[in-house]
Amino acid sequence: MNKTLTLSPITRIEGHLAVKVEVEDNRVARAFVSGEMFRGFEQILRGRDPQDAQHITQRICGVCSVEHGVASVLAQEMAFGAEPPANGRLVRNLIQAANFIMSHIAHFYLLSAVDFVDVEAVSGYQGKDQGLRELQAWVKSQLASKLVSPIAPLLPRYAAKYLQDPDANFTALRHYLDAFEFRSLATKMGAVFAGKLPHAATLVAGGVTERVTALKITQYKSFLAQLQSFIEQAYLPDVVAVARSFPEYFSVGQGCGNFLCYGVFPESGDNQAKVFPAGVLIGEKLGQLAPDAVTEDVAQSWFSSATGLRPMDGETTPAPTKGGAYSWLKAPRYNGQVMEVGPLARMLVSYHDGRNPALKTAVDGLLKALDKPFKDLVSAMGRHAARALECKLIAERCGEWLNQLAPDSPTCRECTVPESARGFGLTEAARGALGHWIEIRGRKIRNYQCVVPTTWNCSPRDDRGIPGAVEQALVGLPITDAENPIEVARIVRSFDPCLACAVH
Ligand code: NFE
Ligand code: MG
Repeated sequence: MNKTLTLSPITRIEGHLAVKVEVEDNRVARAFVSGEMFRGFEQILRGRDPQDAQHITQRICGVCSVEHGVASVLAQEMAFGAEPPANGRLVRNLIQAANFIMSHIAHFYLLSAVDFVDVEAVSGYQGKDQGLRELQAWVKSQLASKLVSPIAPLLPRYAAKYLQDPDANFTALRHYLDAFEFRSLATKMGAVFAGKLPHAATLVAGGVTERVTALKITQYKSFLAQLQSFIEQAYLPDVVAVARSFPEYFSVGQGCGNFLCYGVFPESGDNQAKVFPAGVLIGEKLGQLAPDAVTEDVAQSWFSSATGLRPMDGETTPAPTKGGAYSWLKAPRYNGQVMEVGPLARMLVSYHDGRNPALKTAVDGLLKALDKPFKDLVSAMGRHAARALECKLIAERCGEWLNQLAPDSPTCRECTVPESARGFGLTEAARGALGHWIEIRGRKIRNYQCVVPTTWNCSPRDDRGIPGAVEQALVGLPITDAENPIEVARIVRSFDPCLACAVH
């Protein structure tokens, strides 16, 4: 088969993503990943009060809102010369962790699992579970209807091989229904300290405005216990069941092989020790993160501003009619190299870093359960496994942070906006490395630039014509049926793209 396939929009992701693959001899020869809209947050921020930036940037997304807030207050703190008290740092970790847990559960069950779990098989369900019975009635009505909406949930779907084991399948479908509740529970957990979510009200430069009380600690703990049992008894086992049934997905979708992590969940005031440390992994070689090595190319993006700029001096001038361009994403590069970011990048960087022995033990244990060698983690299925394991490890860490909180002690230090200053905030969102850069003049924002996880992963070709991480992950992928290119969707969704973020 030689054919060009266009999947647009790719469903069950966040935002508007188009993927074009050129198939030659039944394999993807070239891939083009495009962000199809422009949003303009970097323009909106100019001239505003720097202390509003965390509220404005959280509106970039309804999923990783909190992380944009955290990146923004970190950038402000660098510019203001401020630092939160221990309580403030811990509360931020707890809000951000709740958001990671929410996002990972939603990604696996609501966005990705349907690529593997057989929804139609619920037609043959004989058991008494009320939720599955209702799902069965819905699926049967969809299958019987001649007027199936192309945008209805679950069906229609690509014809493909789905999970064969009926018990594992019904269990995963039951957990799919439960995931709605648990996702919501994780949001409630974060809101204990965020005031409200998805857009946290309490994040400020200098700490958080929420007080720490014994009652809030107890509330968070009770949500956490429920989430931990779902992660350990449903999420991780379901990922293992899917992984064991689709071993071929451990040998596709490898991507660029370079991994970047900015580090997240500080364990000390100096922002150095982090649960997931910062690092750059190129091949087997782990290097220290050098923030100055980040640049953004725009040769093939719809921007007329200069290319190859560091974000601190970044420019964003939209040019919708620019020739030769095919995406609203810039092309971020690290020392000119393409980088993958996300849970797999965090896991690999942490594993090679070696300072977290519990993580190493957990990764080795998971690989044993999957009966896979370490190198197979770099794959489409490895990304799902890394995400699920990370979810468990983060939830465990939350228990420690709750114990470290000091009720009724300060959560925030006052800070003042300087006349002029620069700063940047590097953190991790569920989908990977997230950075905000701020320049202040006359106490107002002069320039504000965001370089976002999905901008890294779904980047278009750069100035040298080198494809982005997802584009590279698609090359070589076998396509069985041009009418049902589920392989493409499975690879793309393993990255958990958020185009709303990516084009900000
Ligand atoms: Ni809109 Fe976001 C991305 C994440 S950036 S979901 O990409 O995770 O904070
Ligand atoms: Mg940007």
